[in-house]
Amino acid sequence: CLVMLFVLTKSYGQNDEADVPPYTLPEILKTADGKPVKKITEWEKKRRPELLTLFEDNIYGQMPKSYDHISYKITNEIANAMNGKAHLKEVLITVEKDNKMVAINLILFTPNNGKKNSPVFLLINNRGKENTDPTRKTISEFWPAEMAIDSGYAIAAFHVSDAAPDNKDTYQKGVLQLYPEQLTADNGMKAIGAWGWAASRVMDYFKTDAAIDFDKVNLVGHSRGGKAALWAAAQDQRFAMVFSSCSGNTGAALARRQYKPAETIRAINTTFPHWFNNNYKQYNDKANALPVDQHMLISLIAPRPVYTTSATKDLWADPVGSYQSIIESQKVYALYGKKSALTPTPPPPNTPIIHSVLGYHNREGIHNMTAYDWGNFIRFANFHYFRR
Ligand code: GTR
Repeated sequence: CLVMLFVLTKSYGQNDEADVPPYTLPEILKTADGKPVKKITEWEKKRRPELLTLFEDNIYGQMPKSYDHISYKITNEIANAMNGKAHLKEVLITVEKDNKMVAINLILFTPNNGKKNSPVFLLINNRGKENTDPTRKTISEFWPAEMAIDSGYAIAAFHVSDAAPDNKDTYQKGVLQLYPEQLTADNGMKAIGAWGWAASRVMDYFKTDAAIDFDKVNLVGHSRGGKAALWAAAQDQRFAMVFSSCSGNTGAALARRQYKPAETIRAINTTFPHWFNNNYKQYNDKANALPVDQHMLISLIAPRPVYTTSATKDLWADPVGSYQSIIESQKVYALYGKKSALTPTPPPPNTPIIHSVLGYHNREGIHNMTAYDWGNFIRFANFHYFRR
């Protein structure tokens, strides 16, 4: 009977929390040479660039910014899509450098609601292309375009495979063709960096589209896409807001928290050697040696609003460790005078924290991004943009 009880609690993970060894996070508000960071200028001029470089060198790789030429070609346009509610544009974004090129296909619906321009949700799509079907024959909760349009938002998506195929043997066949030097550098860009880079090229396009309210671009990603979304927004401050769903290890979850059921740095580097730079492999089983932890990645997005999610059955992505990380990042938001409404301990399942610069919910269910999640993303954006 006792054995039974043990097996039961083990399988439900109830003892796993008690098993987490104590850990100490690196300090956000202290420079590498030990000086306290007390003012926004000290953060922006010294500590923030320092952290960005540490993330580039040790985890995500460089983010090359230069290219020779970018062009946009509308490949399909339907002014009265979704029974007239929306305007569809498919845009081929072509970027050239040193006679090499990469092409990103963007799918964009803007609302036909008489407004001059609209805020937009941009999804980094890491799942099947059918999730973002421009014909709307397939309608998926992963990218609920009708819901966004009905709420007055434009909605867009590109697929990760255009930027870097999600495969250890072929990830080079995309953005990295423009930057071959990255392939041999230990701190070189890999797939997650390339997906983030592509999101920034979509930003370049949005700047030219009068139907988009350029100051209100929300970047959305789920899981591996959620890792890329955080990294892209840390790098590119033109993104106004970020939604990172179940991003877990090397996303929102703290690396130092050794929560048994969750993914580790070794596991992620072994299964997905093409996601992060070569240097990151040195931290397999050595999270404590990292000069950063993931709360610092969220902090790099401050003072812009960030919303993260977990799912109750998604222990692989460590819901508690993901919450801890936004709690820790509050220090940097506080520098900007922004106080969040986060509660000290994680809220109960299905209890979203919306009216706050840092938002969060733990959805009941499995690793996924659903209409429930998007409903809260829209509420969070409504609060920040329109105070409604
Ligand atoms: C898992 C991986 C996670 C997460 C997830 C996903 O296999 O271990 O880090 O990225 O895939 O993208 O759904």
